Amino acid sequence: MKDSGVIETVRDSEKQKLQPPRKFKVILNNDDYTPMDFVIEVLMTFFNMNSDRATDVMLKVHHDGKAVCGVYSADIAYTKAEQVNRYARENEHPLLCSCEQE
Ligand code: TYC
Repeated sequence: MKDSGVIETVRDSEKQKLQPPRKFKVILNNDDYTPMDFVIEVLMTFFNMNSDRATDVMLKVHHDGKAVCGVYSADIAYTKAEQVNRYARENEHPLLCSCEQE
């Protein structure tokens, strides 16, 4: 005989509890207008990179179209992307920061 729906629901919730927390990549996207120095400043300020690392990541975005700045839990990833986009808009740059589940 098949299990009842109630038991399945309990098993499903147990299974969910055992999953590791989902991780999200924070991604910086290229555009034609944001100054390179501004992108480097963003990477140093919001992602704690030194200037050499920030320059490498900025150039990767510039050449490849996008690059990962860091991997975080959902709340931290979306907060960082929001903070970067707000800072870019305050400075009148079109820089776009987004998140993708890993
Ligand atoms: N492509 C920009 C330029 O030539 C530089 C840039 C790099 C913009 C990375 C956005 O996420 C970015 N000024």
